[in-house]
Amino acid sequence: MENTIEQIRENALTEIENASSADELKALSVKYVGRKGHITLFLRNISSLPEEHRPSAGKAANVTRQLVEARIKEMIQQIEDAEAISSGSIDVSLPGRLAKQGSLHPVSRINQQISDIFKRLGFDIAEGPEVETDYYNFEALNFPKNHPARDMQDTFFVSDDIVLRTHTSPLQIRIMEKERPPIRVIMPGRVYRCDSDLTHTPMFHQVEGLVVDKNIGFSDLKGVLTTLVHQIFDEEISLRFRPSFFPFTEPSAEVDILCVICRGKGCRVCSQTGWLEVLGSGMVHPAVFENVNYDTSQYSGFAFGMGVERIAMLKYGIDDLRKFFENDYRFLRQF
Ligand code: 2NL
Repeated sequence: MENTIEQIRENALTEIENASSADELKALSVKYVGRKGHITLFLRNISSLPEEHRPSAGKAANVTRQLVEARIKEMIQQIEDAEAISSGSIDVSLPGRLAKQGSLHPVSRINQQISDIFKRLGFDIAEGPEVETDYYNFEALNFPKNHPARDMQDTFFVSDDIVLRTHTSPLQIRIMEKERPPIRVIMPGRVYRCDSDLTHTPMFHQVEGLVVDKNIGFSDLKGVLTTLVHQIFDEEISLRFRPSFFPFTEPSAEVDILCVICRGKGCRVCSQTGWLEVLGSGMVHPAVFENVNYDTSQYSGFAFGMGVERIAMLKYGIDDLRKFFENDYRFLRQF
């Protein structure tokens, strides 16, 4: 072999440093690392070296090839950049691109807002498991064995006895099992229902709340929920309590606000009723208290629940539930 790899490297690097155009550098690339280039030929001839020298020579040649290739690439880039700047096709005086600032998802915003409102009212905030037993999700909440919500069509079953929670109420049972009144707590979290169409997604967010103490009455429920609705929407908004039914509350009431679109005249959004449902609520059913060994002659309480996506749609005028799950930056940046 005529040249050692060290000599080849020295020559290559010197020639590269002295090159003054991209074309010259491309020619050097052919000369050294091309198919018949010096380094390539050196590598091909390694088999003619004494056996004990082959590994170290191969290694040195590979390192040299990488070094020469990288240096040529770097120099070509430098020359092209300099040409672009002097020809004016790169304007180095332009301001840099700003990094895009993130923003909170509307569901997170509403969740935070609701949490802030309840913190000011003296509530705790609790989170718990999304995979629950049938007992906590249904049985303890007074759902009869044949209740339609227990059906495969509404509930995701993990096994016969294990479900994805369909509401955050199971956590309220766990809290009542562990703690004695007074209880003031809200539970934000993901819930799951086997339902998927334009207005339902298999996962959505819920906030439920629970108050238990001596002398808690329906007027307390009305006071807390009126404050909540006024703080979320608008201090002036009209609301009404409409009788309803839930297995775990008695009596039960749904809370409606005057339609934010038509102001009560009747439109497509409120199905011509003039009202929009925003909350479900009621006085905790005695059967639920019995399941957690609370003395119903001493204690009473109220509970409520709301869908966070639904609140966000009404508050921000979002007309399509799917927007919450697409994560399109143009939608999200508005919040
Ligand atoms: C709705 C209605 C509601 C509750 C949730 C509850 C929990 C316990 C006891 C009694 Cl442990 N009640 N939660 C009560 C009434 C309504 O949610 O429309 N949610 C989206």
